[in-house]
Amino acid sequence: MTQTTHREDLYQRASEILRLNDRGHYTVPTSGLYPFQWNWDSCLVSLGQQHLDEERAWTELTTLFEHQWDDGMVPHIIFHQHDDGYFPGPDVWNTGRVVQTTGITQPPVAGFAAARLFERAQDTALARRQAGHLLHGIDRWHEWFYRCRDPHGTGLVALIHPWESGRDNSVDWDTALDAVSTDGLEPYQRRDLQHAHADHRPTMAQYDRYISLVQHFRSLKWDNALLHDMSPFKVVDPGFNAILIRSCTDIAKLADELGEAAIAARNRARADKALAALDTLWSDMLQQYVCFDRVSGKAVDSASVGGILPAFAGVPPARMDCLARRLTALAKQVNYLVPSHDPADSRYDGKRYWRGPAWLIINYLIADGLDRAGHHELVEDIRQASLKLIDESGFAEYYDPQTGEALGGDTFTWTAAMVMEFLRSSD
Ligand code: 9WN
Repeated sequence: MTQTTHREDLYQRASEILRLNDRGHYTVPTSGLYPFQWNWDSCLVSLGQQHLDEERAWTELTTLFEHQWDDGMVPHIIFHQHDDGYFPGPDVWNTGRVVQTTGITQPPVAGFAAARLFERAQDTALARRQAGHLLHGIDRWHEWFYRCRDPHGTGLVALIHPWESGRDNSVDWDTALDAVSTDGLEPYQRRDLQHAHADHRPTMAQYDRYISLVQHFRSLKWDNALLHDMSPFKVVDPGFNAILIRSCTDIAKLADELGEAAIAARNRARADKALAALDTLWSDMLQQYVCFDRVSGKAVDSASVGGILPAFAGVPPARMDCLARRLTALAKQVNYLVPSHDPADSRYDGKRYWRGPAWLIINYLIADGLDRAGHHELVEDIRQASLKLIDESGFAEYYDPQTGEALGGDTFTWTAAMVMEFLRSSD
């Protein structure tokens, strides 16, 4: 097979996965393990869908925002239709919505995705209509973040549940999660282990705390005016904040294009304040950003990929250079970039979910930031590593960064979408 035919074949296989997991107006991450709509999955998947069908790509985002809460939050899962295959389902969350959703959120990539769909749109009339509508929802979500998750005005938002980070069992949360009490935990049965290997998923002790937090928030009736201050888990994640900063910056530009000056100004102000505050998370020792535990008042000693993700936010050039050096050093320790945790740390586990494995969506976000900052060689290294993983192991949820082994779910939608992005961006 020639190089071109091979790439075309990869592209076709990726497109097939998007079609396979398409439920008409939303996409599931993979059938079985994750049978509903997930927030940041959908936003990133829309980028792949745009290569196939622009209208369908906008629909993915629009469906998500149809389930935005009145207070502005956009939930992490929308339970569109009944499915017993996932735990915790709607009864556990009990958020009282007509179409049930969870009561927590996920990384706000929507602003970035909407702006990217807009700038690449062929059908500009459709794009103006759709983006014009979404813009207001995204702005309200950003407003919600700084009001409800930064009630003391620091410029940085906190997560109240590890699931909000999208990096569920990262080493970043270990100490904060250990401090969460499991008193009163109701009996439950995990379903994820029917679909994935227990050694590649979070532990029982972590799940007990995930569910305890859900029970606690449910007892507070999911009132976001209370949740932040009353949560026993409050961690400021540089990666999550970086995504929010980038989305604020991107929708500010989008708002300018659409003649929405007030939205542009608000989001620029949010990004400026947050970018300045982000620097307080810099660790001279680790030469990357680290989390801050708002409950204990301490910085978290953990060299995770969350501290490299600020590359996506457009941090100052000196910081970008350090992050690029970190990535170059990591490349010497693994065969496939980017490990979700530093292999030099004893807590690293190359197969356990977010404690070491490489994820294509993270590769994509980091590569995008590096590209904007001119670190093109590193971008190419990440792109090559990503495509090699697919070639050798298929479209998995995540991969062992040493062996390249496919881990977690298969025929994974956002992995396929990122492959389409990587292939088309080099055309
Ligand atoms: C909980 C769907 C989601 C991703 C997350 C990933 C995983 C869920 C789980 O799957 O989390 O939200 O049950 O493990 O960690 O990033 O959005 O793909």
